Amino acid sequence: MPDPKFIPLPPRFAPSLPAEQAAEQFHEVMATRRTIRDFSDRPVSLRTIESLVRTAGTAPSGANKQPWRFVCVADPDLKKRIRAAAEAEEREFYATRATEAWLADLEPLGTDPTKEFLEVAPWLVVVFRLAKDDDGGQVYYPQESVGIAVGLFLAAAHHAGLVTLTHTPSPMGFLTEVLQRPKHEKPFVLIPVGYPKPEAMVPSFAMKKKPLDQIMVTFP
Ligand code: IYR
Repeated sequence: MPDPKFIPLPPRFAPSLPAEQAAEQFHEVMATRRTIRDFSDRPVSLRTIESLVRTAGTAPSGANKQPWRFVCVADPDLKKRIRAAAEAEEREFYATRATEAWLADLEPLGTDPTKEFLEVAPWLVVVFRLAKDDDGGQVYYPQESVGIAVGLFLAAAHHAGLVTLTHTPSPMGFLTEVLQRPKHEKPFVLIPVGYPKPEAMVPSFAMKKKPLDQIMVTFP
């Protein structure tokens, strides 16, 4: 018999609470997520990182092509090389590439070209977008698909009690070289993963999220 194209919906996760309460609870969990730059060197197991990547890999994607690769780096030597290359790009960014408006927007974050977290965080998860499938076939909406997968990754890390930073040194071409990735893989974002230093600080302005009436329009 040929494989059926459709199967009945398999059993899926059902919250023990009604949807309204479950949704509120999850919002409370996610609202405590903070982007962190002060990482501790406390280790995180490979198994943990594998689970986070598995969760990211559950993301929907154009025609289910799953156009992503998660390159997970704990090797100190590689981290050192990534840091050196990223800091070289960031020095250029802050000195010449960034517009005045961009620098003004970054001012309350207090960022600068020094990226110590690239060596301190136990894992650097470098996400690549596949411009073609590994077999050379087409992929669809790769940008959107990888964005969704990264969102799930960040939520999974937070759920595991870990912290993350979505770091986008620009341009990111050096990651292709340092990590020896093939040409059809395009660097998308670099995510240090770990625990915060006990004395970690976060910028106060980033705590402020837009209220619902600024991000939502309803036609009830
Ligand atoms: N990539 C630089 C600059 C930077 C840009 C944005 I947009 C940020 O939200 C934060 C930083 C850096 O990492 O310093």
